[in-house]
Amino acid sequence: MQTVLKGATREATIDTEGQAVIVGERINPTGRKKLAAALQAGDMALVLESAAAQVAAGAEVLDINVGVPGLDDVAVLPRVVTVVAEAMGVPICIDTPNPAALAAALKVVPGKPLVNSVNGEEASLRSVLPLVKDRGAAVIGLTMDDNGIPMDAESRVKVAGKILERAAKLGIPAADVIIDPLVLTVGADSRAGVVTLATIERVRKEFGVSLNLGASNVSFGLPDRHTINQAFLALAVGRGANCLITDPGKLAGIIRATDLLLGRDEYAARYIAYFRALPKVTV
Ligand code: THG
Repeated sequence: MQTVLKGATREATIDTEGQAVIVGERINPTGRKKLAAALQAGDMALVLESAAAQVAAGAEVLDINVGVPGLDDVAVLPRVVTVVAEAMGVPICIDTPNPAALAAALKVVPGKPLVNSVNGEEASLRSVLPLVKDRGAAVIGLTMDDNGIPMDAESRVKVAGKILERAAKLGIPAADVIIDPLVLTVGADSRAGVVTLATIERVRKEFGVSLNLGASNVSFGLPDRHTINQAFLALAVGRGANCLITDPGKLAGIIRATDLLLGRDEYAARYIAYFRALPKVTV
């Protein structure tokens, strides 16, 4: 099953049988004070530097999140989306919990974007899915609902099924719905990783759809987060995660290595090309 995201000049194919697609996570002010200040001031230089560095490091899609408290996201999100989409040409992943900001961004984004995200809550399904349908976008479906993130795989699979059903009712094909099983930190609950891995396996088996993961939560609060993130990404891609919201400057290597080990990289061409093109710095 596959969906082809489109940017101003480039495309990205998210394919359950293909190589994992990296969605660059760094245009996000969480933990980045300078970026938060730049977004507040309307200064796009740092955003554009981050965008270029991530694409150079292997991002095929760029996630854009402008979640700064007090910031007018209905005005700022479409502006950042426009600037990044035009400068980089890659498809955009619009990351916002605010349906008004999402609607504004969908009006200006070129091509076929990825909407991040809908979840199993009634209010989310009702506000987000019609926007996705009208724009012909693809959407990430988070396996959480009005009761929060379920602690077991079976309940998360149920939420995934509900999202897929509601999308289908509106005429959004399953190929355009990418399920995100979510991961909590293994620092608080050592079973958090296996619940997510089991959800990936079961969602893929039951529904055959693509799976997204933002892996860095898994290591929160623990030392040497990078090692845990790398191990988790390899396991998750091995189970069927094929769309990864992550920092390609740090994690593209493990993702390309995993694709190679899974027999999806003939002559190791992509793995080798990744190292040849490696940028020296990450912004
Ligand atoms: N699923 C979906 N969308 C998501 C997530 C997910 N969007 C947001 C998040 N999770 C993924 N994006 C980020 C962005 C930044 C960081 C983690 C996940 C991060 N930032 C560093 C910090 O906070 O310490 C700071 C950045 C730096 O300077 O290095 O970790 O799960 N669908």
